[in-house]
Amino acid sequence: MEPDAAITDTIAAIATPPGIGGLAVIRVSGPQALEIADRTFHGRGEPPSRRPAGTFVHGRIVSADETLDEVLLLVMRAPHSYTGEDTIEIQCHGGLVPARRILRAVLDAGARAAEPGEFTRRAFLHGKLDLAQAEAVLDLVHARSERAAAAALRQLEGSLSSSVQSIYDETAQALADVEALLDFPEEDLPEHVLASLPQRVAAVIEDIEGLARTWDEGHLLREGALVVISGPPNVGKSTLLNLLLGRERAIVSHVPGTTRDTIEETLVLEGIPLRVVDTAGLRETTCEVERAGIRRARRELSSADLHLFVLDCSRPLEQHARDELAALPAARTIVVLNKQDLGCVLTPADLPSGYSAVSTSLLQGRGLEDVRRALGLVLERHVDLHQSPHAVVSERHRELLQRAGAEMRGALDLLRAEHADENLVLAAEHLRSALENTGRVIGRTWTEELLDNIFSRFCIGK
Ligand SMILES: Nc1nc2c(ncn2[C@@H]2O[C@H](COP(=O)(O)OP(=O)(O)OP(=O)(O)O)[C@@H](O)[C@H]2O)c(=O)[nH]1
Ligand SMILES: [Mg+2]
Repeated sequence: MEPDAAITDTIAAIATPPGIGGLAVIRVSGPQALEIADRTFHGRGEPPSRRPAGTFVHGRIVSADETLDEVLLLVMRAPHSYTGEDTIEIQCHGGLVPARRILRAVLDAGARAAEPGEFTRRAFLHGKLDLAQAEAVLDLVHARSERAAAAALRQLEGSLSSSVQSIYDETAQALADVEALLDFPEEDLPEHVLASLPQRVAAVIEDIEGLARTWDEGHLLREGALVVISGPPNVGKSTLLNLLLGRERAIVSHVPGTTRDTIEETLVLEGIPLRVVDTAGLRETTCEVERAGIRRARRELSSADLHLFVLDCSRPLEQHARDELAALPAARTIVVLNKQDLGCVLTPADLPSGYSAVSTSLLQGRGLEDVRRALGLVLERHVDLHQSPHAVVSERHRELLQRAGAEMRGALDLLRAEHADENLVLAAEHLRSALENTGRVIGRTWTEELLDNIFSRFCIGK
C-alpha cells in the first residue's frame, strides 16, 4: 500500500501528561497548523506563518478576545518536523486548565482532536520513521529500566530496521534471480545462478532466525521478568519481598498464612525490569480465603519467568514442599534456604537434584546480596548483560520473522532438490511470501488494521 498522500486535516492534542507541572505542551500538526497559529496566537512582529522554521516566539493565546495564557510557540515546517508536516508546539503554564483551554481554542480554529499515536502514525505515513522505529517510540515511552530504554533507542535509530532491511534485500534479490531463471529457455539456464541460490537462501534463514531469537531478551526488557516468590507458609517469603524492594510492602508476621492475596511490585536488577510477586504459602487448608490465595499463587507460578522458592532450613523438608519444588523448572528456580540463624537441618544436599540454593538469614538481612547475584545469573541466561544494549524483536516481529523463516525453508528445500529447475515457480512463491512477511516488520507492506493495532497502544499526543 502506498502512503496516504491525502492527509488534509490538522490534528491537535496535549502532549504532556495530565496533572500539575511546570509546563504543558500542545501539539498541532497538519496543513493548517500555521494558519491556526496565526488565528490563535498574538505576539509582536510577524505572525507565526511568516516566521522561519525552528523559531520560538513569545506571546499570548487569545480566544474570543480573552487571553488564555502566556505562551512560547515553536514553529516547524514540513518536512522537517516529527510528523513530516507543518507543526506548531505551544508551551503554556502547567496544570490542566491552561492546556485544555488552549486545546479548545486550537480546535475551534480548525484542528481536529488527535487519536492515540496519530502524530507518530503520520510520521510513519510521511516516511519519517519505518514501522519498527515507530514501535520503538512506544517502547521508549514505556521503558521501565535504562537498559530497556537503551534498546528502544537503538531500535529507534534504526538498528532493527537495517537488519530487517538487509534480510528483505537479500530475499528480494533471490526472488529476482529465481524469476529471471524462469524466463530462460530450459537449455540456456545459467547453472551457476541456480547453484548459488540454496547457499544464499540458507544464509538469509540464519539471519532471520538469529533476529527472531532476540525475542526472549526483548520480552524481558519490555514486559519485565516475572519473578514469583513461593514456598510453604511462614518461611520468610514476604520478608524477602520487602528486602528486595527496600521497604515494608507486605505484612510479615509469625502467623503462618499471613499473606493471602498476591502482591506484585516492580524493581530493576542489572538494568532489567522485574515484576516480583509475593504469594500465599502453599499448604493444605480449610480456610476459604487462604485457599483462594493459594489458587492465585498457582496462577502466578504457571506464568513465572523465574522462581524464588523459600524454605525454612531449621526444619526438615516435608514431602508436600518437596513436591511443590519438584514441579518448578530447575534452571529457572533459586531455592532460598532461610532462617540460617535458627540452625540448619536442611542443606542443599537434601534438595531434589538440579536446584541451586542460596543460604540466608533474612531477619538479619544476611544473604540478600547472594539472592540478587543468583537472580542476575539466571537472567543472564536470557539476556547477555555484558553486551551493550542492541535491537531486540517484539512478539509481532517474531511472528512475522518466523513465518518468513518457514517460507524461506520451503524455498530452500525446493532449490536443493534434485531437479531444482523444475521447482522454480513454487520456490518463487515461497520467496514472495517470505518477502511480504519481512516487509511487514518495517512497514514496507501494511494495512490500516495493522496500523490501528499498533498506534492505538500509544498515548494521545504522541
Ligand atoms: N529467625 C528468623 N526468622 C525469620 C527469618 N526471616 C523471616 N523470619 C520470620 O518468620 C516469620 C514469617 O515471615 P514472613 O515473611 O511473614 O513469612 P511468609 O513466608 O511470607 O509467611 P506467609 O505469608 O504466612 O506464608 C516472621 O516472624 C519473620 O520475622 C530469618 O531469617 N530468621
Ligand atoms: Mg507472606
